[in-house]
Amino acid sequence: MYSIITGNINGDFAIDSTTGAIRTVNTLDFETMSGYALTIQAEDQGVPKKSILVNAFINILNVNENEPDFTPSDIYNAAISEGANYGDVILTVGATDADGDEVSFTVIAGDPSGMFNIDSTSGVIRLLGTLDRETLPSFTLKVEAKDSHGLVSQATVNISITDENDNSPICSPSSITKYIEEDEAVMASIASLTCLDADLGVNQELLYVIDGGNTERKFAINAITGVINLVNSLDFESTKVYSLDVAITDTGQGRRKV
Ligand SMILES: [Ca+2]
Ligand SMILES: [Ca+2]
Ligand SMILES: [Ca+2]
Ligand SMILES: [Ca+2]
Repeated sequence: MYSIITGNINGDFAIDSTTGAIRTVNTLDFETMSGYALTIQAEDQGVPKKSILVNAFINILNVNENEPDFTPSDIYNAAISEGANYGDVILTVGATDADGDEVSFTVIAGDPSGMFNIDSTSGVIRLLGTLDRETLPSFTLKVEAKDSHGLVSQATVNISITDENDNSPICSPSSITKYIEEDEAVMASIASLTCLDADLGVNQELLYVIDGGNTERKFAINAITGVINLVNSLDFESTKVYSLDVAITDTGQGRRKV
């Protein structure tokens, strides 16, 4: 009669009491239990019974080797202001490894100018350079997770750069000279300013205001389009030249003006 006396953790094994054959009764998992030390008793049926104890060592082979698995998914999205500072944290990637292996992270593509640093252990991605949304509005990094057996997996990290109001409007040309007849019709369009702002949204939208030289209120400017109209009739004999100053401001924070 054979029986397992000790070491049968979780009851993972059974022994045939007649033949002594040991078989598994549960699914084994290297990650949970990498080996067993069983003590087997063999007992005869004589009177009195005599028995002997035998040790059986069972090593479990790790056949279920897993690559790291990014959590919660292998696509990460983050946004950071173009005004962010050196060393600012952008996001943290993470990975689990079913084998319990240590995982290390590296950026393998998408960062040719070395703008980002990833901490190989923690997965924290930091800014290492100066961003400019007007030059490069987004980055797509490929991050690799590697376990201690060399198995790898990859994640995509999309970083979009959000706008700061760091550009002033630019007008080209910056001054316009117009010759108009003194009998020009009131409400006629006289001149149009063409100004642009490299930022986005309210940081880009412009407001035009005449802030000098508009004596006798002869002219008006459309605040949105920058078109200047004559609004009162002219008289060559009284005034020959008007020199209008136009202020152009964007509507973003800290309004930038020319
Ligand atoms: Ca692994
Ligand atoms: Ca910029
Ligand atoms: Ca900007
Ligand atoms: Ca602007």
